[in-house]
Amino acid sequence: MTCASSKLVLAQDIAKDTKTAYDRVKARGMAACLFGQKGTCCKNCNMGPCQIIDGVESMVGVCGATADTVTARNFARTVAAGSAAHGDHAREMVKGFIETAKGNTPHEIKDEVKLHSLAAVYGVDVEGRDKNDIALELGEKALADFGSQNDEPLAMLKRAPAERQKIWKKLGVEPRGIDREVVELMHRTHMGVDQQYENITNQASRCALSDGWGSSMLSTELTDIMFGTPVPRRSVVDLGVLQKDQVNVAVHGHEPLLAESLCIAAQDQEMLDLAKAQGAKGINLVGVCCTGNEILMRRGIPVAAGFIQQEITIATGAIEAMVVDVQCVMQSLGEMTRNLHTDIITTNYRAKMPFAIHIPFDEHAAMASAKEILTKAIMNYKKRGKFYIPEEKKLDVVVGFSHETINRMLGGRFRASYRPLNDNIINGRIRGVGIIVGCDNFKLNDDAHEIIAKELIKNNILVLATGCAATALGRADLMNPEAAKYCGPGLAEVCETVGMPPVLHMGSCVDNSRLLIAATAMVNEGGLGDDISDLPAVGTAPLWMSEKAVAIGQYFVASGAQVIFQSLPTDGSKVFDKYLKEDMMETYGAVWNVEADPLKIAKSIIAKIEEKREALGINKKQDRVLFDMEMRRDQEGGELKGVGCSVT
Ligand code: NFS
Repeated sequence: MTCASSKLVLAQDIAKDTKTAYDRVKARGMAACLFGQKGTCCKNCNMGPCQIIDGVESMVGVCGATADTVTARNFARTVAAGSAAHGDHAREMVKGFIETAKGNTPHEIKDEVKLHSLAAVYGVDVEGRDKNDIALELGEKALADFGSQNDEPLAMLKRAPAERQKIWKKLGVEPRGIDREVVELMHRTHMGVDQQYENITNQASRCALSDGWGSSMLSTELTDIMFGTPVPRRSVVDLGVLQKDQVNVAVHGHEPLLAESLCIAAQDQEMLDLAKAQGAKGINLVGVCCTGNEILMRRGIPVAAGFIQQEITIATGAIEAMVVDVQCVMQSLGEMTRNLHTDIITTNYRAKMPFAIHIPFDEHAAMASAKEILTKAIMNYKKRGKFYIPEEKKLDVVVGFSHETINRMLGGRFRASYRPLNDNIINGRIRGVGIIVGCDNFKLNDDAHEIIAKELIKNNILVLATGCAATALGRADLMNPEAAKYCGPGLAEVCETVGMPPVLHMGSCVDNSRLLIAATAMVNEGGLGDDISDLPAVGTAPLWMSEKAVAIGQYFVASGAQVIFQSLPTDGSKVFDKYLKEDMMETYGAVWNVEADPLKIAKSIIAKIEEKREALGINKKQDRVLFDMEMRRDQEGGELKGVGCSVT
């Protein structure tokens, strides 16, 4: 079930009492409730909870709510919760961005090109103005998007393909305020309000779109402007990144403001001296979950683990402190540390835990907070008892594939564009794009992501990955150029020419917004249809766990990209389930799909991509065109030639 490095740790004496999610599943000794699993348990009022059985007259809700309404409401509330998590994360990032523009944080406005491009979206004048001035006005306008009460669509929607914008307008699902769409969705799914599953789902789309094209996109873009847009760099992943003779500090959670400050503080001489005084050779910062992906992408800081390995990370006994903020932190961690020298340090007033120490992270005094946290970790070093680090489990990865990087890498330094990618798809060297995102959990074997990715690249499908799925693919050794050996000939040729891996790490879950921008760039480049729904591109979140993943799935579908999940709690209603899996094709040009077997997921992605190619008329048999000299010369300007990428 679990990954190889976890098995190694669990086999050690020090981990003999470790209880993981896998153990708790076994210990529960009961199957999951069928009503919960199928989405037909309604507990939205005190006449219930009502367990609904589709088609059985006596088994509707006390209020008369049918299975269609109840499953739609439950699905919609999952979307609302996921969007709320991304929205609240993004709000913190926008506030941090404003403070940075005011000079109140240790950060700075780094990417002025992106600053200007976002300023254009928000109508912020840039002529003759200082970058901090522009950033301040941009930040304030972005912050206003959260509480906006006018009925205007979010400014960022303009970035979508024109055809997609028309669909949203026609369906009345253009999001307005980011917070407003969550509130309206919660209201409409309250007892006795919206009772029509299509109408409920349209608001779920609107809410999800306010996440994908609103809060998540804002978070990604403003974070890039502040901390730098990712460029390709080498790093390492898996539990072997822990250091036996250094203070190991794991940063776990989501908002990169804290993690970035810790990165700066970990290089501070005062901190390094303190670590030395405690007998350590240095401070080793490692990432867990999507905070890990954020600092991996921008700084090349190693990632120790994805979601499902977080407990194992602690079980090594080699972690002095695990610093957490919000989201995806298992409650079991606190309990685990009671017999260890490890401290769990919560840093955000919104997320406190039993058996943890709380050190609030104050962005106005970011360095002081970061140093206080690191000091606590350093002072634990001498208390470290027995520990075990699977040192051989340390996989090389090349990461940092933002939309901008792909643009330059495939287009070459002198004519950054998606033309070569589109051309390679049109000529069939690359069949299409497979998107592997989301979490990892105990429901399928840990190698599910790997199985899917290998099958896709073997069939010449370029893979883009984010989130804990990306970490899993790094662990599977698929994120370095040598992985071209697993590719079909067309994709292998492109990878070898450019020097890129066939599986590209595009960041955290919030960075799924990069995929929307990349898809739009492919549409705008021409030759692959007029809308995202025309592209030979399909997404999957095979091991999804969080409500955020459902919000992401819904904004992908509402944006025209098909998704395949391992399961969905909607099949308690035939009608609503069919609506998501078939009828939405009519209105949105994309649907949800469910498939539990990883290999079948890959085959389904391949089949869907081939269908799109057929519809685009690009499936004609063509002579294989090898890269000619001119193409090679052009590519040589690319960032990644021979992985001569900027490794920092
Ligand atoms: Ni990242 Fe997406 Fe959590 Fe992992 Fe899943 S929710 S935000 S993928 S598990 S951190």
